[in-house]
Amino acid sequence: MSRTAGRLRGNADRLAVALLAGIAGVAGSYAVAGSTPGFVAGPIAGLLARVTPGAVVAAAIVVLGDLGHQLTLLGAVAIAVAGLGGAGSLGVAVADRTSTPLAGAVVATPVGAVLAFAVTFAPAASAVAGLGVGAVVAAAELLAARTTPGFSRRRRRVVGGAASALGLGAAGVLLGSGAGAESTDSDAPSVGDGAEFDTPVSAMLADAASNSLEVAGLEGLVSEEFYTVDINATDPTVPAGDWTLTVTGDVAQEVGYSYEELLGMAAENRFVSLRCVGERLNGRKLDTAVWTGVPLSELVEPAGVPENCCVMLRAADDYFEEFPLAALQDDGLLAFGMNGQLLPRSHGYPARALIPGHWGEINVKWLTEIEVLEEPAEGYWEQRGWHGTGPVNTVAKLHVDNRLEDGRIEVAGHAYAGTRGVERVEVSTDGGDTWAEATLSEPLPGDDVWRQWVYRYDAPGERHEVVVRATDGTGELQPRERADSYPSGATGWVSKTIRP
Ligand SMILES: Nc1nc2c(c(=O)[nH]1)N[C@H]1C(S)=C(S)[C@@H](COP(=O)(O)O)O[C@H]1N2
Ligand SMILES: [Mo]
Repeated sequence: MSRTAGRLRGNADRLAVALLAGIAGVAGSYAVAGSTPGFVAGPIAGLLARVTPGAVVAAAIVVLGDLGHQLTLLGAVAIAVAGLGGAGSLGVAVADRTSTPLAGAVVATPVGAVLAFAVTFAPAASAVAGLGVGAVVAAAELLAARTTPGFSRRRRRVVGGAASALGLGAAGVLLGSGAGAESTDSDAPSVGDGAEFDTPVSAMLADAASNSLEVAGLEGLVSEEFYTVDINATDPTVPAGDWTLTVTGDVAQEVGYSYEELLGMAAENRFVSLRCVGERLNGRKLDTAVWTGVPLSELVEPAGVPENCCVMLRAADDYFEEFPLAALQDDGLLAFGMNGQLLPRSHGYPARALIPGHWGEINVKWLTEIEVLEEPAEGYWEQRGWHGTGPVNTVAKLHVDNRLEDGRIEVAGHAYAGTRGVERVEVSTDGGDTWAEATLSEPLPGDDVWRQWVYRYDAPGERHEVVVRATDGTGELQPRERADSYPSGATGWVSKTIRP
């Protein structure tokens, strides 16, 4: 044991340089790829998420929320650092054996690049990953080879590695956060091109703004920050020029559409809300935007679809979800615009499905294929135990409690019931004994839109519990019984203790 410990200590400087080289390699990859699948940790995180048992994923979603996602990414970064560190370690060994400092970098650079490429198939980002590894090995070994009085060879090695890794790491993070960011791709048409695309949307956004309740801290009727949920740590980059949507499976003839063809079709602008089945009862994964797109039924019809049970939607990130064909034909939209802009990459550029009233998960982003099925099948999340392909549960959220100048208390939030619509929101300030009606925002045009609610009351001067519940457009009261989001979406009335 002491021998192992001794050897470890003897090699601690080499190990440190290898890890530092791994960090610089990962940073190099990030510098070029940013948050795209070209980033070496991206596919690793995706793999981790896919091999994790569904029950563990569900527990992580319910207990940890977004933190689970971040932990996965952190784990993936650690694995990538270790892997590229291997290339660094090889470089250090070569430099030592040959007593040629630069020989280490000459070996470590291509090995690191090849490793990164094997994971990402992204040549440029992998090359820079390799260079990051090589640069740290070179810096460490060059400094180690110098003779500086008072500094051991080992210490010089680590200082050289650390200094270079620090510089490269910082540069990588800086460059990467700009790389591949929001935008679309360079051959995409600019939004200003189509006046028709823009003008009605501006009017709708103005309408939403003027109909939003004036409550401090309450998000408007169109979300400023729209949530995202993804199976992968990095979003796919799909150039519009390469994109096609095909309608396949049990059809008379397969049909396909290019991005140009899609943009050439008569488009609609709609307010649509989305809610994730995995969100907590009073969570924040419920948002609304104005979407621009083409009815999905018009795209599917030319394929000649018999009376059929289901469709499987497939996407560029290998995501897939199945649900009844009728839901798609009913009022589904293939959206390519969001709030008057082309769809951001994070929300599915070039195009995504919007299936009114259904949980977010079947609103497939980066959509590439609609396969018509003869028999039901399981989607990505259903394979992991979720029941998220149906209509949303009714919910009233409580996100704001303000103390007004006149001494009253103001509570407010949003309510959503999919295509059933929200008819009423009631508030109790005594833990559910008595109820009063809240004021609702004017309904926006559209069949699948949330509403805001607000209620103001005299402060009772003591601790009390506010409870809120919605009634949907069919007259059905939101169920009181509490359930976690797994597997069928959170249920229950939101309540909050308010202190004077
Ligand atoms: N291709 C693809 N589509 C997807 C997902 C995904 O991971 N990949 N996530 C789904 C889930 S679970 C939700 S809740 C919504 C969220 O849409 P948003 O990210 O635009 O808010 O997208 C759905 N569509
Ligand atoms: Mo979701």
